[in-house]
Amino acid sequence: MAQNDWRKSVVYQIYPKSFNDTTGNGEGDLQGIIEKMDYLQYLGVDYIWLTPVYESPMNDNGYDISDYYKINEAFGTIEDLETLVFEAHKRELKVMLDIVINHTSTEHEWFKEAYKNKNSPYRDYYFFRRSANECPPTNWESKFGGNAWKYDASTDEYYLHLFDVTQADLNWDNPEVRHALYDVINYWIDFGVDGFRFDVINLISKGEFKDSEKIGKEFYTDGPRVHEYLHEMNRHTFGDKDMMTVGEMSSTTIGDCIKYSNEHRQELSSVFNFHHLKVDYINGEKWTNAKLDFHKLKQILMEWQLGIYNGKGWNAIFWCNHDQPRVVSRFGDDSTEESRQQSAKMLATVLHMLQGTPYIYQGEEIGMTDPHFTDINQYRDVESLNAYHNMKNAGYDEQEILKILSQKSRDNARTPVQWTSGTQAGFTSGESWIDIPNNFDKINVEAAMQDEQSILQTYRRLIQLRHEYDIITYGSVEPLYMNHEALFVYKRHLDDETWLIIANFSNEPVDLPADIILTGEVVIQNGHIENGAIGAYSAIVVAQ
Ligand code: TEU
Repeated sequence: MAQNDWRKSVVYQIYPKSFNDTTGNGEGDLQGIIEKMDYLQYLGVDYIWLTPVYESPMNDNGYDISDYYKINEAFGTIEDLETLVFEAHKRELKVMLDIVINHTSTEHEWFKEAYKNKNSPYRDYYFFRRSANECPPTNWESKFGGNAWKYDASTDEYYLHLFDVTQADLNWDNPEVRHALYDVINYWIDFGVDGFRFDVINLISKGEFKDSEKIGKEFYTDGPRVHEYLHEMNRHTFGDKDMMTVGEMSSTTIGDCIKYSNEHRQELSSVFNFHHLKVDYINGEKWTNAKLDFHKLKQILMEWQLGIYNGKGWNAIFWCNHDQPRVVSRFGDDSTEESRQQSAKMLATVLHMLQGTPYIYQGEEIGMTDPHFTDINQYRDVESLNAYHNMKNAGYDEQEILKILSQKSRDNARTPVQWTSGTQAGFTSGESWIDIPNNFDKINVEAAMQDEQSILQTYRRLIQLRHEYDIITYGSVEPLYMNHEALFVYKRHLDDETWLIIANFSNEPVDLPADIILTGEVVIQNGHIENGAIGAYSAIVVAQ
C-alpha cells in the first residue's frame, strides 16, 4: 500500500466560469484559480479537476470544444494554464483536465469541413446518415431534449448529436478519429498535467442505428466496442505514465464499471456513476419533483460499494458536480442555519468514510445551497432552457415548471463560489454572469475559515483522516441496518481495526438501535448523542 497511492487522494472540482473572476467581466478565469491556490492547499486536497477550458462557443459551457489545442480566451491563455500547473505543483497539488471526446462542437474545424463537403475525409469523423423516409434515421432522443438527429437540407442527411445540436458525436469506429484524439491527450500529457476526467466516455461506441424503445440508450451505453477502444486509448496515451484517470459513465452497470477500472485491464483508473443521484427522480425521469428515496440511496450506494471493490475496480464517490443540485439543499436541509450546518457535515462524513476517491465540488466545502431561483430569466443552462420549453409545450403550468427547475436545474451548481460577504460575494468586481444566492453574507469562504466549527473545517478534517488512516481507503465495507428509516450505518474493517459510521438523515433525534455499541475513540462527530439518541442530521465515526 504505497504512501503515494492515488487511491488515497481527494479531488476538488473547479468549474472555472464560476470560480473566481480577476478581469471584472463577471466570469471566472484561470488567473482566478491561480489566485486561490493557497486556499486549495489549505483545504488539503490532492488533485484539482478543471472542467473544460479549451476554445469553445460555450453553448454547453465548454463541453462543446471547437479546438482541443487552444485555451478559451474568456478563461485566459495557454501561459496562464502553464502558470496554473506550475503553481499547483509547487504546492504538491496535481491537475486533471477534462477531456470531451465523445463529441466536438459543430464549430470544430473537423465538423465544419465534414458539413460543407460530403466527400471530405472528415465526413466520416461524425455520423451523417440518410433516412429512408421523412423521419430521422432513428427515434433516439438527445439528452437535452428532442430527436438526436439534426437534418441538413443541403445534403439531405442527418448528423447525430446525443447532447445539444451543436455537439456532434464523433465516430470512434474510424481509426483516424481515435488517433487524432490520442494525439490530443498526448499533447496535454506533454504539457504537464497529472490526470484526466473523460466526459461521457461510455457512450463512444455506437451500436446499430435502429429504432429504440428506450430513447436509444441501449444501443450506445457501454456500447459494443467501448472496452476495446478504452484499452487502445490507454496503450497509446497515459497507460505507462503516473496518471489518475476517471471516466464519466452515463447509465452504466457495475459489471461494465469493473471492466473500465480494473487495473489489469488497462482502461481507466476509476469511474463516476450516477445511480445514487437519481433517487429523487420519478420513474427515472429527471424533470419531476420528488423527495429523496432514502432506502434507495442507501441500497444503491452499498450495492456499488460491495460490488466494485475488493480489487475488482475503483469508484469515484461524490454528492455534487456541475450537473447536480447542491447536496445540502437536495439530501440535506438548508431551511435553517443550524440544519444547513449539521446536514452538510453529516453528508460529508457519510460520503468521505466510504471506499473510493472522494470528489468535492467547489463551494460544497462551505455548504453552498441551491439559489432557489424563481424566474426563468435567471437560468442560463442550455439543458434547463430546453426542458423549460419542452415542459411548456407539453402544457405544464409555469409555476410547476419553475418548481421543477429549482429542484433539478444544473444551474443550481453553477452559481459563483461565495468567497466573502462583500459585493458579488467577492467573486467579481463586475456583475456575475448568473445570479448569486442572497445568502452569501453568511455562507462564504472567509467566514468559514474563521469559524472553527464550520463545514469547511469538517471537510479539512475528513481529507486529513483519509491521508492518515489506511482503513478509509482500503478497508472493506459492511452495511448495517439497511431498513432503518433515518439512519445510515456501516462499518469499515481493515486487519484487526473496525470503524463504525452512523449518520442521521432526519430532522429530529433518533434512538440508536439497542445493539449499537459506541465504545471506542471518536474520530469525527457533528451534532450530539444524548440518552441513546443521535441528534438531527448528526454523524459520528468511532474507531473500535
Ligand atoms: O454530462 C453527461 C450527462 O449525461 C449528465 O450528467 C448530464 O448533465 C445530465 O444527463 C443532464 O440531465 C457531461 C457533462 O458533465 C455535462 O456538463 C455536459 O453537458 C455533457 O456531458 C455533454 O458533454
